[in-house]
Amino acid sequence: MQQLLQQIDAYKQEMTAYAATTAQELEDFRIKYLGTKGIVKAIMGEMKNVPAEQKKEAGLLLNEFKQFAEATFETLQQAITPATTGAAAGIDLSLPGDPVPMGGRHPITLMRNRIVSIFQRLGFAVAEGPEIEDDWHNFGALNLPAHHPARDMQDTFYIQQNPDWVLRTHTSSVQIREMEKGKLPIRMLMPGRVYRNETVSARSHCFFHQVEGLYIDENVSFADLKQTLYFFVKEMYGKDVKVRFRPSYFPFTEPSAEMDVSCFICGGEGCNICKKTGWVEILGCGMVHPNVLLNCKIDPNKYTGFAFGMGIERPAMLKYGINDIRLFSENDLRFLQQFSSAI
Ligand code: 2NL
Repeated sequence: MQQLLQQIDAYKQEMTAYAATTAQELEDFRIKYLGTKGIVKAIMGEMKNVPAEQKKEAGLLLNEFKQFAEATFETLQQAITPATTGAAAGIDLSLPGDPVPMGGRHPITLMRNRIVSIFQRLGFAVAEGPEIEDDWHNFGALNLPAHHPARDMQDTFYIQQNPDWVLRTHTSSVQIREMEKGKLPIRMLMPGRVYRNETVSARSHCFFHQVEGLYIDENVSFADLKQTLYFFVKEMYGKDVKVRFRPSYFPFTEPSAEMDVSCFICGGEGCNICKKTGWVEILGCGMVHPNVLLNCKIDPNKYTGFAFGMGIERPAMLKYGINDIRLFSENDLRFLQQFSSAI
């Protein structure tokens, strides 16, 4: 027993003096003291030689020795394992984080949201629909007769497998779908992408975006149309812009008009944007043609309505000073990043 005590003390001193600076030296320590053929195991084996009356005392002693060896191993391990987090690893936790690169909205989305939010304040809801349409929803229901030039292959993309299908040429098709549901009154806005078979250039593209609006109820008049669009223009272009309506023609409205605003670039003096006229055309509009209401099973003697449509690209180009419509669809980050903080 006395001998065992001396042995234990000697090993403890040896362990305390042990210096491990590499992983290998640490492993050597583990094998020597804590391994299956190590010293701790060997000393534990001495238990069987201890006289019965001293077994309890020796048991405590040997356990304490084992814990000492394990604790020494852990201390050595911590000393050589490099700290990977926090101040010990040389990281200043008080520094602000790395900036996360933020995406931004596309300029077309920004302009669409501006337009939509003005009409939403007047109670217009937003509806969307398919970009591949059948002939009825894109043309027939809109009072476009069978031989109307707008149906020409030159202007419309037809789907090869089925000539009854087209890429929609306006979002009016969504309005037809809303009217067909038969729930009145309707006060809705239809923003979306539309397609025309046109040569792509800096000024025009074979696809672009528009917002159309539709308001159908009893006793809706042209005065309601004018007041609604006046409100829109003042909110969009400011209180000082002047507005004028010119008679026009669309097959789906009667009467029809185009609306100009006084040029917000030159203030009406005359510039390149307004082609020296002092006016910029921003939308087409009119009272929904009775044939269109009938096509959607709405009684034109009970209900009337107005509709309007405007492009998004041109106002976005004017607002942001963009001189080529193709930039909108090229996904060039040098272009898109310029709008990341715009609203
Ligand atoms: C333009 C002109 C317009 C409409 C769109 C419409 C829709 C239905 C019935 C009647 Cl369902 N009209 N939409 C009416 C007048 C003009 O758009 O220049 N758009 C870019």
